[in-house]
Amino acid sequence: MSQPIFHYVCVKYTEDKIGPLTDEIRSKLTFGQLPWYQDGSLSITQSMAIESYIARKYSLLGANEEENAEIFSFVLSVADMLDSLIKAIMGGPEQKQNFENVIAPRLIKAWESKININGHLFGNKTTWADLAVFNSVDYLLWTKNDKLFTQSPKCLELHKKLTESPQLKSYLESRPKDSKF
Ligand SMILES: N[C@@H](CCC(=O)N[C@@H](CS)C(=O)NCC(=O)O)C(=O)O
Repeated sequence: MSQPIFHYVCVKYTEDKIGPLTDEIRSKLTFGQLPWYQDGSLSITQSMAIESYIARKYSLLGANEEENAEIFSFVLSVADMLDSLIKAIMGGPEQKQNFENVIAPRLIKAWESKININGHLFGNKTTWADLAVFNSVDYLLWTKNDKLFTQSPKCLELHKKLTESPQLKSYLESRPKDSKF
């Protein structure tokens, strides 16, 4: 799910798709889980830590530390969305109902009201928050949850603008259609 942030800042990377996690691989991972990112002497896991490293290194943060804290809160709201969506997919009707009627509308409403006149969540530049929300909208559309956005034109516009951006366009067009991971 973190791939768009790498493409947006034009980081060249190679992606190894690892099959079932063997004990040997697991023992090399700090918390026994993927994704695992290496850049020079850096070797880390945890997707949010990886994205945070890229966001800092490639200036995807805000104008000051207060804004950075707020950007992080929006990034974490995207993690909450994914968590709720996975529970909806894997769980029973109660979790699906909670996702569709409570969690997703609440988070999308917060994103929609934060998107400003420039089409960004913060200021007049693309930040980590924009890319995180983009990712989530993209995944929700791919999982056929379009109806969640009937009253959120700004979220859809942000998604469209980034989809068509020179940084993401060719990557998005060429990625596998059957899986976003
Ligand atoms: N909080 C972690 C969660 C990582 C996670 O759930 N990784 C999955 C793959 S996407 C995994 O390694 N699952 C195998 C396992 O937990 O044994 C992150 O965001 O990186």
